[in-house]
Amino acid sequence: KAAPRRYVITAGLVREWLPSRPLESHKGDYGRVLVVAGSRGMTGAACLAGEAALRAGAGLVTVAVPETLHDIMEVKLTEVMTAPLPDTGGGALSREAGQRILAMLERADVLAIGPGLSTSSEVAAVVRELLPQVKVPCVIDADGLNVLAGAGDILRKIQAPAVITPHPGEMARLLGTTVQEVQRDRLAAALKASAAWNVTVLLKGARTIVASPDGAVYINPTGNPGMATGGSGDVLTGTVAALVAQGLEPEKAAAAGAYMHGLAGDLAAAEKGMMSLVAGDILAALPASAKKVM
Ligand code: NPW
Ligand code: AMP
Ligand code: MG
Repeated sequence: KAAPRRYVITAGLVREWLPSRPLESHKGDYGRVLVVAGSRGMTGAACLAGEAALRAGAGLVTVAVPETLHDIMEVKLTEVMTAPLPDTGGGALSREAGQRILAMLERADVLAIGPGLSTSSEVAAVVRELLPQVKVPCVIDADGLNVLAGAGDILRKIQAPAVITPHPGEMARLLGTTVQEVQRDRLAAALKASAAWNVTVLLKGARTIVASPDGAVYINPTGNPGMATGGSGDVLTGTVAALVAQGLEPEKAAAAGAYMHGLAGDLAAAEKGMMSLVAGDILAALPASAKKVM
């Protein structure tokens, strides 16, 4: 029996995995990310994820939000493109959004779904019906996972590789257990979820763990408690999606994304201090983080 593949993520590994930028390349070569995120009161999550995807190197990024929020997103975002999705009228997705998302995915390489989506029954129906039909790799986070609580089996039906990025609370809901149980043996929880649903699992928190369905495990040494602040995880979602869009295998995209996001948090904390760190500071430090590993 082969020894288990266990790695501590290093700058050297990440450098090996990141794509080079050949002289004769264009934005299409770096992938198109569709981010489905946001609801009334949580447009920030959608912006953070979309902007992080561009800072992490994706060629083109579109953030699709419930229609009543769309014009606000146009003002908030510049380099990131935006698109409206069917809306209940209250700033959340309506049932018809799924078909629209599938049509948009014809022109995307990766779907990132979940940050700030909210957890109404209509959002739940959209996510549950959509995922089994998606043919591009997916990064699923936050409310995209919360609406699968007790229905993690839907993840098995995704036709392309997927990465899920739960924090311990989201992981507990997905597995139908408690946060204490997840935290008691984080490695076991990540491996269990990964094997059960055939997805790469990025379990967040101090010492983020990445577990892939083939049993490989990566431990992330970067990051700090200053990152325990609203929106941190939304930045990570965009980062990982961008790396998938640039052709990294899901487990490497997740591991490299966790490392670069944590390093960005460390660089930002060195400047602002852990107490005052906000998620936008992690986003703003992604370029320095990328330069440092390259
Ligand atoms: P407790 O009770 O606090 O100890 P939720 P959320 C637990 C969006 N956002 N270790 C925690 O435990 C997100 O994208 C939008 C242990 C609690 O039970 C989501 O869509 C923002 N426990 C939505 O808000 C900025 C931990 O999990 C539960 C843990 C809700 O996401 C903010 C909390 O999780 C936010 O990103 C840990 N490390 N981490 C915006 N600007 O638009 C969490 N828990 O209920 O899923 O709430 O993570 O805030
Ligand atoms: P979320 O809860 O979705 O906003 O994600 C929080 C992000 O901040 C994840 O990437 C966590 O790994 C990171 N984070 C939160 N608390 C810590 C901590 N104490 N040490 C290191 N990273 C943390
Ligand atoms: Mg989150």
